Amino acid sequence: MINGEIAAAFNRIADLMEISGESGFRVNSYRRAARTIKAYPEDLSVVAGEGRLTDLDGVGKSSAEKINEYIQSGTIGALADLEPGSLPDLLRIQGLGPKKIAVLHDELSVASIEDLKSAIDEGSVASLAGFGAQSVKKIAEGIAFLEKSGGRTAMGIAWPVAESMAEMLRGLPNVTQVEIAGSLRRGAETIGDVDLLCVCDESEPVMSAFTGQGDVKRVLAQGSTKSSVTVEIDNGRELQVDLRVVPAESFGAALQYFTGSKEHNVRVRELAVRRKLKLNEYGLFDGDKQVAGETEAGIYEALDLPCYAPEMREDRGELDLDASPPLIELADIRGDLHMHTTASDGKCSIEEMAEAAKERGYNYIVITDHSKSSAVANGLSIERMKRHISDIRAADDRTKGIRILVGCECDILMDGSLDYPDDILADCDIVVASIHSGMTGAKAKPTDRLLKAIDNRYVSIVGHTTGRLINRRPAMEIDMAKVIQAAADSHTAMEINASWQRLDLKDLHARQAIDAGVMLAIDTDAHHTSQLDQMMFGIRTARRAWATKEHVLNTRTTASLLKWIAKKRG
Ligand code: DGT
Ligand code: CA
Ligand code: CA
Ligand code: ZN
Repeated sequence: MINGEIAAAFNRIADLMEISGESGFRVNSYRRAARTIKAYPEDLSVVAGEGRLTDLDGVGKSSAEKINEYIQSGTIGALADLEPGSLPDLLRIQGLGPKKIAVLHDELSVASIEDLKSAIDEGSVASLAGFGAQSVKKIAEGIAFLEKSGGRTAMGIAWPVAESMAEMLRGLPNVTQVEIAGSLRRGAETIGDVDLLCVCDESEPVMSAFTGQGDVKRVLAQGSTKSSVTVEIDNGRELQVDLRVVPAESFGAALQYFTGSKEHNVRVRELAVRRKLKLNEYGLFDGDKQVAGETEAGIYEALDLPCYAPEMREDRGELDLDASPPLIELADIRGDLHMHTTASDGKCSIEEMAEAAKERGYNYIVITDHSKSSAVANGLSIERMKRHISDIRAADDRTKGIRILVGCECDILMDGSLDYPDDILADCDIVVASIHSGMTGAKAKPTDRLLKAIDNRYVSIVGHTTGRLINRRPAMEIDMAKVIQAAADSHTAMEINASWQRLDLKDLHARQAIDAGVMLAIDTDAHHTSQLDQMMFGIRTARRAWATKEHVLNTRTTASLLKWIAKKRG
């Protein structure tokens, strides 16, 4: 239902009016309308279509106009007119409402979070009427949280938090279903908050177990249908986790709704409306009769849509497909083509990596330690690399049940040449070429360097093409279309580096690569056996790019992989 969004917009208008000192009467009329809209059982886009908006309590002609405006354009012009500078930022601070913000602005000329911090430090807030020491402390805590958790959390950090919460809930006696929803279920690279859904006989003990869990830092809200907590992650930052309890007959509808994305849901809801059906988080309804909602598949089926994989639900053209493609799965992966050992900067030996890969059911791995110019990563001189090649071959001879192939991660130098001469590269079964230094500045020229490296017949895979580190380092400025075309033309694969800090190529670039006919390789770049498990993050990114197993090199058998490599070598 669009009602929630419209109610939120009306409340926002009321907040902003209140901040700018508007009279109580007008503010209250917006709040009253917001309450009516939120509680209204029918979708307002239907009500509006039939010209019945003013039938709603507290909705007059001008409110009806604003509702129509929102339905048509997704926004309300009056809202934009009301945003007075950086004052609304203060609303993001927990424990600080519009009335107090207005007072802070009028009495202390506070116009931003920075202003408020100084005012608190000077002690002037505590002396204001209505702001005791207790409330100042709460506001200061709210600011600290906002600063620590304002950014989004990498999928690799959010995933284990969500999994352990979900596991705990699944273990409770009266809980029958638990699912992770939201952006995490869609495999997004970063997560705003974690969304959990559950079905249970009695919500009170479930909510208490959730908010009382050992990892919980703070309880933001505890109710019978929804609770929110935060969990501490890296460097004292906090991640919010929401838990919603839903009825069994609505579980599929809730899962569909809260998986999102919002953009995908808007399109699905439109398709429902076109069939004179109503879709919301409680089910798919024909009038008052629920026609689907117990399962997610049931909802899509009732709308004659394929049950899209969550990773595809981004409104990137999936709704135009007749069928959902058979996306790649972790089980399709037969090997990992990029990993390090103690020979360079890895933590485990060749054989330890091989054993760990064997446990994961792989047929092969490629050992790709760093080349000589990667000094900080203990890159191998030519002499050491020659010995390393014999060591890998010897380890392969000793090891049963998995093939250990020889590779290297060869640096692409400033002029685009490779860090090893061709005869060393030729001794490797597979070469990954990557940029590790000189990523920024006028001399960086990453596109030219990548094109030149791709031109080398021994380069089978381009490693982490853009060099980005999620939340830490931006991608290099690259003409991606050009690099992708060159890879396609030269029979060179491009990596989806599966490390959750990288995910490079990212989903959109991987999709672009697939569309151009480029082969992908999903590799972990593991520096420890445990990191081989990061393959799952690369798989999810590939699924967001609509990759099937045919698009991915390391789903092939060993023989087929080596044949593919041989083609470019000629
Ligand atoms: P995030 O948390 O920023 O990484 O992204 P999401 O997608 O997890 O978003 P979130 O947590 O705000 O909401 C979870 C899902 O609930 C979202 O993907 C779609 C659905 N949803 C939330 N609010 C709305 C809304 O106002 N309208 C619609 N149509 N769907 C919504
Ligand atoms: Ca979320
Ligand atoms: Ca949420
Ligand atoms: Zn590497």
